[in-house]
Amino acid sequence: MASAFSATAKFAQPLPLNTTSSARSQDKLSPPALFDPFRTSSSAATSPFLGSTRQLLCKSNRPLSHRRSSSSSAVVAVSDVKQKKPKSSSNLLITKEEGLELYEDMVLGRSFEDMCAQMYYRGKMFGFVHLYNGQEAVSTGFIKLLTKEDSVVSTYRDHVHALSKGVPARAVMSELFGKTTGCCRGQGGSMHMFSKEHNVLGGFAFIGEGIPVATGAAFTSKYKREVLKEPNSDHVTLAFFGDGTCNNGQFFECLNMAALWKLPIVFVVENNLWAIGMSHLRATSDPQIYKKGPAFGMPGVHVDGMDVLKVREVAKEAIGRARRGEGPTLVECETYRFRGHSLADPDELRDPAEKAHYAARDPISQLKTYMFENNLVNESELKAIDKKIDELVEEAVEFADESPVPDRSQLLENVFADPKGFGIGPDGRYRCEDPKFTQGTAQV
Ligand SMILES: Cc1ncc(C[n+]2csc(CCOP(=O)(O)OP(=O)(O)O)c2C)c(N)n1
Ligand SMILES: [Mg+2]
Repeated sequence: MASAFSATAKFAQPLPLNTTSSARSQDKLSPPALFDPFRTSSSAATSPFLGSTRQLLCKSNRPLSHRRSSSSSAVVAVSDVKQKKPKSSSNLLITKEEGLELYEDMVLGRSFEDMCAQMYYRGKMFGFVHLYNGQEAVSTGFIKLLTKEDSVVSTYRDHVHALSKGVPARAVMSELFGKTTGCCRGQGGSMHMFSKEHNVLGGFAFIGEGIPVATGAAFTSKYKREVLKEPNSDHVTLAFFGDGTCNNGQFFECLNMAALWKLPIVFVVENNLWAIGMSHLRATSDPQIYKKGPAFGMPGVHVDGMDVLKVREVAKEAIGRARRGEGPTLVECETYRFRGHSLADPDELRDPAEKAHYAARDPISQLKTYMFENNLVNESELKAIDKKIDELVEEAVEFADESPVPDRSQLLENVFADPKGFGIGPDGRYRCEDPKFTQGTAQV
């Protein structure tokens, strides 16, 4: 599989992290990798990038050609992985079992979230709920390559990452319903999925907040291996975040630290072209986020995030690099959300033509086509998976619905180290229950 991929993508030698001759000679010993930041890639200029770029740049009078010529890309783009048809079954990008696993995981993400929309509009969930429809290839393409000990850090669009990492659907649904059987015992809700058991280190409502947490987790892994001499500590952390988040300081600070300390982390940008109603192209000085990797001394790769097989090939390389101790990678996945920013967003800002362009590239349909064309599966095998997932999601809803709400005593848990004097007044009652609480005159 690796050879089929590298043959089509014409990858160069690995990234020399500094320019000393010893570092370069060490690099020669390393296996071929995807990235060469000192090589200008012709495929980078011709591969599909940012589906709406031309149109939007025309509107803002900044021609695409101007953007491209202003920087000679030093990073290989890997969007052409499937251009050559495999000649024999041994050249396929996946085995049948792998294909079924990827399909099942994406269908789980999609069906689970379609159900979330229904439950939200029926008043079963509280607060904001941000869905991942359309972006499944990113979560599946990366997370299905991880071990249980590897860590994932997400954003407020976090349900699908938790599912891909193995958190049971019923625990995620229950969390969304605010029930005690949820993965955070109903205290986190939609934007704060967490599971110690599965090393899901959180969804984060504040954009960019998860990136330092992920960097810390990667540091832990390296510290355990190199300082505490735990040889099995080769765990990798994936940090998922959006295009809008890449304009925040934590992104740059963490790229710097991760490269400086060669941390086992992959920064996975889910570039869905929008940050709520702000077009990525209007909000950032250079929309090609992957180019920011080499500025910090790490490879940067752009990949078609609507194609799980392409994502998976890039993910293999980046996760492998991290696990081998070769340091971080920045991967920009060009993707698209099929729904509004959250379920409260009427989604009226985005151009219908742009939506149609990406809808036609639905990652689940693309994987199906690949598997049918290569005779990996038949229709009935996929239908059986669809049915299994439908039942699983139904069961998750029933479970969540029937589960109890948290007890009163849980209200201030994990809020104050000692709630007396803060959340609890001198009479032992919750201060928030004092009718004068919101007037600022409650007893303290
Ligand atoms: C620190 C911070 N500032 C502002 C916000 C408000 N906010 C919520 S979502 C969002 C856009 C994020 O866009 P992007 O990173 O592209 O993620 P996407 O929603 O597209 O997945 C913003 C600015 C926030 N949550 N946190
Ligand atoms: Mg975005």
